Amino acid sequence: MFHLVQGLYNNWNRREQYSILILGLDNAGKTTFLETLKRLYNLNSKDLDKIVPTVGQNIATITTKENILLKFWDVGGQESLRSMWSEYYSQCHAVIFVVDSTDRSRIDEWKHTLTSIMMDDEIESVPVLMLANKQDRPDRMEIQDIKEIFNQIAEHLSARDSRVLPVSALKGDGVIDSMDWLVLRLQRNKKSRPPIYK
Ligand SMILES: Nc1nc2c(ncn2[C@@H]2O[C@H](COP(=O)(O)OP(=O)(O)OP(=O)(O)O)[C@@H](O)[C@H]2O)c(=O)[nH]1
Ligand SMILES: [Mg+2]
Repeated sequence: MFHLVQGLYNNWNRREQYSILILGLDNAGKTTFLETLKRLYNLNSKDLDKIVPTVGQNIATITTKENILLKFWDVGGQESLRSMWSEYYSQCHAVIFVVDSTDRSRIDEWKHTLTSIMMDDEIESVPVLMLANKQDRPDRMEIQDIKEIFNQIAEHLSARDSRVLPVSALKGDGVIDSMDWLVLRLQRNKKSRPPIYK
């Protein structure tokens, strides 16, 4: 009887867990975004001014208000490290692609990088959320201009949920809204990428 009750309890208590890959060029603000996310979801987080360029990976799991676990993988964006990104593709349920909205000189580089991610067969159909970061800076590009660039890439690719949202990883603006978008899309895409149950 005890085992039956315990089994039922464990089953009822199981939570969905999704893995989210955070990609983008070096200096885009990926690790800053992850640390701010940790802070906003009441986890211990680093001082933002102590963050250094990522060489390995940073991992954090948050619990959303829907009681879903989101496990984030933040990997280094330097060119020499990008070839390792594809090792994460088969396990991920969504991609967050972070861009520095102030860096006009690297638009072609991120366009090219994002296109090759979205064209990869292993990642086909997973939702892609692009975060136009550093929106707190006065020299940022307008969100509409960034969306136009993103749409040029997205319209040539297979049907999947995608979106561009403005954020400031440094100040935290837009970070929780971005999670709301993500949770809805992850659940909508559950049939092609089922969650893990924890
Ligand atoms: N003003 C402003 N600066 C930001 C923001 N997000 C990140 N930065 C700054 O951008 C720089 C790079 O941030 P990181 O979080 O290390 O960037 P990253 O994408 O993780 O870089 P790699 O690990 O090298 O791939 C740091 O100096 C951050 O303080 C933001 O929203 N606003
Ligand atoms: Mg980093």
